[in-house]
Amino acid sequence: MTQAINPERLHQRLTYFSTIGADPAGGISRPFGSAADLKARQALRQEFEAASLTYRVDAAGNQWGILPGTDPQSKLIVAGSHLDTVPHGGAYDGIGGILISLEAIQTLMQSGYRNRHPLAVVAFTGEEPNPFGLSTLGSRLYTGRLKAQDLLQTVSSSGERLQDALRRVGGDLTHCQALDPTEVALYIEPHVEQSGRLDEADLPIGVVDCITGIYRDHITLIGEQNHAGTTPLGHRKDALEAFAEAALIVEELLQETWPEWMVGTIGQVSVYPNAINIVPSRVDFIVEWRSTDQSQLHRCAERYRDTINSRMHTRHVTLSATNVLDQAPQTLSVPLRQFLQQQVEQHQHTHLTLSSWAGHDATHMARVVPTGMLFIRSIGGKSHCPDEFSRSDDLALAASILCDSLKQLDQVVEEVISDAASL
Ligand code: HGY
Ligand code: MN
Ligand code: MN
Repeated sequence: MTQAINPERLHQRLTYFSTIGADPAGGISRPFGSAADLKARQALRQEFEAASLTYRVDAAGNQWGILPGTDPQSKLIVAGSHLDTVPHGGAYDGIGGILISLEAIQTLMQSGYRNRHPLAVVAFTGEEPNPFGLSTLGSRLYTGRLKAQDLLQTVSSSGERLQDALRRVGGDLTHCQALDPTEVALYIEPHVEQSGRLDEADLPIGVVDCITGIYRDHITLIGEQNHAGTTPLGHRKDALEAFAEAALIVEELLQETWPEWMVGTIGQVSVYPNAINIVPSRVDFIVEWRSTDQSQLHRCAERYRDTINSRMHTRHVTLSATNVLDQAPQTLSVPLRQFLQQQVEQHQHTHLTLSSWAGHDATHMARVVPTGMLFIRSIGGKSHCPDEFSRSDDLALAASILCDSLKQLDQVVEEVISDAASL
């Protein structure tokens, strides 16, 4: 029988969290380690404790709300997401998945059901890009993709030590341990879809089969600083003009060569010395490529570096490129996907199976435990912007599907997931 979740409680929690980090300039700004992040973490801890979940924070600063199971030998069943946001972001990305997971587990507990496996909600630390240059920080530390000892000297762009930022949120790099896969049965991440495919298909829920790969290069263009009024055209080595050309090459490349779905973005740029009357001497930017085909990702990034190299040469501007992220596309667990598809159908809904064009903590969890994702329709496909919106009914439906899924998995997880074979 379908468990009746409490849509009003879910809605109220989402509304409350949307006030934490609400930015007067628009949207929500709740980056990792900020005052807003700390406030949201405190609020989440209170929600976990008020729901009678056991609260834990691990060495990566990941927060856990755990409902113990009746069998102390059985593995954790985990659901969750992240609570940090991009600058001027929306009210659903990340936090929606945490609150859906909390609603699902709380409903199950209040129904009087006695779970055999411990059930946990996790809020992973710093999923979005941050000044430390380490997106999906908490899940990468947790799964051993990042080694804590390699990060002891890491500092942010403003000079803060990562260790200090992590200590502020209750973590500690000197005590980070990678996940022991034998302790976790599986991970499910509910998340808003962030593109318009479910909305266009008029469907509330999707099941994810694969998560995009992400490749980021930090590129520096070096020209020559000079007087803006007295340097004639033929004598300029203007790094910003050179950047303008490099930026347009992203579009040029994508339009001409790549048959499969692939995108490229330059979303972060710094110009030096950034003064009205000085020919810019230097531009730093990050170019990011995404595709579910890794070889295509690598070929495109290489082609871009080669193309801008030759074009910068003709401008007498030098270039250096450093790869800062090379994250492979990730296929999610096939048996867990099939299980989630059945669950959606049991709720009288057609599902859409789709790949994720956004990155998620699920990418890293999937490398060590069977992992699945439920997508919730995003209206108009808007995300990473203040207009991000998902309907309360759709979020409540996801919580209801997750609740029933967790109950079923508690009984049959060993049949659904035959350990390593289903990764
Ligand atoms: O960048 C991303 O895809 C995600 O929102 N972290
Ligand atoms: Mn995001
Ligand atoms: Mn997210």
